Amino acid sequence: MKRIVGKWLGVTMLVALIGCGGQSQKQFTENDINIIPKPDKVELMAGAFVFNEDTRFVVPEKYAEVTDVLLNKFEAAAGWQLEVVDAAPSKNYVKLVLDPAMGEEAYTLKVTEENVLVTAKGYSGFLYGLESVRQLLPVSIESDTQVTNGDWVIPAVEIKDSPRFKWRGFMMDVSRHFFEKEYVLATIDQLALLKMNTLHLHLVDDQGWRIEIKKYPKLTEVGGFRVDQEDKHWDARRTPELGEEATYGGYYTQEDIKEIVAYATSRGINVVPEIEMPAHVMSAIAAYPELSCFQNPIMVPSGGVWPITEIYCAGKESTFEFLENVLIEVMELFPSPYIHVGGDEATKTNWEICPDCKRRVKEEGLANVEELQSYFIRRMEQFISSKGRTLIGWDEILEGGLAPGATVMSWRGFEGGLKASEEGHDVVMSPTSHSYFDYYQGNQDVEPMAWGGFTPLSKVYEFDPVVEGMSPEQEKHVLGGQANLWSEFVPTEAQSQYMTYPRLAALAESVWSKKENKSWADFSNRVQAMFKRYEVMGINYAKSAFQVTTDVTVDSETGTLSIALKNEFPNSDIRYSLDGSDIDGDSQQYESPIVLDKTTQVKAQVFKDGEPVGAQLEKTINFHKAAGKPVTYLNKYHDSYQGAKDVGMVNVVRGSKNFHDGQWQGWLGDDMELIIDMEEPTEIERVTVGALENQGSGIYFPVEVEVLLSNDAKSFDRAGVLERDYAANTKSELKDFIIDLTKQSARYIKVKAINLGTPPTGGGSWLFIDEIIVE
Ligand code: TNX
Repeated sequence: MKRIVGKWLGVTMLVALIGCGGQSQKQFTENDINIIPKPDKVELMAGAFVFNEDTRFVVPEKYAEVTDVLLNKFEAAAGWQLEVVDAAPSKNYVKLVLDPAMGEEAYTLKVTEENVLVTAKGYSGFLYGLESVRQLLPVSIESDTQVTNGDWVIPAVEIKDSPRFKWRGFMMDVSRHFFEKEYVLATIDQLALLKMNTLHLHLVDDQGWRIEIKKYPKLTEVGGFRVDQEDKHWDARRTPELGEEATYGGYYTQEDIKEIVAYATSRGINVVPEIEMPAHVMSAIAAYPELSCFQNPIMVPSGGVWPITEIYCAGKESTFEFLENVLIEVMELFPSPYIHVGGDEATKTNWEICPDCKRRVKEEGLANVEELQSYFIRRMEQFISSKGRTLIGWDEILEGGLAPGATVMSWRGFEGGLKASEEGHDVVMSPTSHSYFDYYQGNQDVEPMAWGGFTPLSKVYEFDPVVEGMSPEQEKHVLGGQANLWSEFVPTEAQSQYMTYPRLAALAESVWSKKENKSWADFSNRVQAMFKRYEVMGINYAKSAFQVTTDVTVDSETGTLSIALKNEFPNSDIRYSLDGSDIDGDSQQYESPIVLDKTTQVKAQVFKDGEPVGAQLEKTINFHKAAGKPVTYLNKYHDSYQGAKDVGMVNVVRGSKNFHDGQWQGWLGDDMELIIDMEEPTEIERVTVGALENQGSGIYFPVEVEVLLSNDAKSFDRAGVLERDYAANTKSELKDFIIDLTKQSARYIKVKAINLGTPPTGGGSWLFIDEIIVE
């Protein structure tokens, strides 16, 4: 029973509730509606619906399973076993109403004090309507133990909702690290909560084959295990000796797979299996060396392999027989309309020299080995489509010509998707720039080890699978978007959760909600409500979005710096100190940019409900003689890495290990050469040049740094030089190149840093420099 006692500003509804078990008062406002992803339309009405032990679920028989999630929640958190019935009582019920005219996954939800009506065309719509009910309930509904005095009330609302895209995906790499079946099932629950509908399982890679194939038992017996070198950095693991004991690994039996697929289906999720080919398959070759060109025995690698040259032989017929047999078993297990065949990152040096591959190239009239890859994928496409399924692969399958019926998953940016959609193919966008969950989401100095990229929460939120410049025709080919969690640096479930949440919530909104309904400020509030839900569920979500970062501007007139403190969420309560003292709730509250004119230690921290959240910022802003002085570039930095632009090199803020932190200036294959104008003759005795190395990302320390001085900006004299030889380095590292000079006076300082040029491991060579410090 409820009684309206007031209306405030037309938004706040004051609702006095006299619940069954006593008196409870609940005041709902729009701030209480925190559903993620944001529904199309939400209208808050007067009143509320109170769940109690007598609440009934009225469900068409065929859809009985769809209520499982919510009924289980009530059983655990409220201790009630709510009944499912055929016919509605007079009031106090949740009813699922069929409406065949509605869109495939759409639903409407109407909550009054009498009942809750979910209307949909079928299973998925009902499921999503009920997931919205779940998100309207207090977060304690997620508790797996009984909550005393639970207040199981939801606001009266009318919701109309439907997805923007039909492919709303998440990829788990279970090869690089293996995850138990139970964790996969738990992830499926999280996907369903966010109305995601596709789980892509990356079941095969060099470092482990994870699905039982009855016809080829060695795939899992041998290919499922590797020599345990988990104590070493992924890229520092040695090649195992033949015959060494392989103890790290695991795989899913066919029974496991059936269970995963059935569970996913009950949560509205299609499981797309990925069986990689022709590369990323050393695990298969370790089991069956005859699948490779030269049939050399190999072990399953324990860590990173680059480039990947041990790949399937494209010349021998037996390779295709093997793959077809594998896919037959896979297709029996997975009802998915899409079968993923990988196709990425094949280095085809063996194909160039293998007699079988050479013969194939000749016989098929192919121009090169790229076309041989295309031939490979085309054959698989024919096979897969002959079974009524659609082949999907990474965007490399475009190279050498795309197979006719193939769908492309665009990962190297949006380009592959643009090109494929232009050619009339369907595409799923999963660009590294927005949807790689193995990349850092916060300050690299305080985050757990990850790949060098940077996809913070707000960047994921910006993700739009439809890119500017697409024609309406191309847009129709965009099935949707997907996040990928590669697991080289994700060894545990806790770490997997950390990388996945809350970024998955941001991604879900990007692929479900209409563009015009998205707002970062609004999402910021709702996702913080989701954090509380995650806490009750025991999920190790990342709090990186709370980390304080600095934006620095230099005033060259006054020689002062202005430091703005912010974190990803707007309007946070940021506290700071400038004297090295520790931060607590009584520390100075940040309001507007802070002006500094001397070396200062800045500490800052976000507070939420009076408690510190996220990592604390600790940064020393070292003033030096060149701070804010004009810089002329004789060789301009690269467009992709402009740092803080022309003044950035002397803005006093140092680049961190995160090379996307907006401080680093980069030169690709090129040297840095610039002149700092001190504006008047200045005593100089030391010049320090900060550099970053991250060889995995192609960034190398300079091999030489040189300082030259002048008073007329024309003739420069060499004042000091430092040389450094290349050395292999698996870590991300910062280094100061310090050049001590004989103290002298000069107005102009020319600084050169020489790029390594050609790294021994191949690829391009980036030079990353930030801050030139003059003392
Ligand atoms: C590239 S994305 C890969 C994966 C790695 C990932 C790391 C793709 C199709 N291939 O094999 O795990 O980068 O971010």
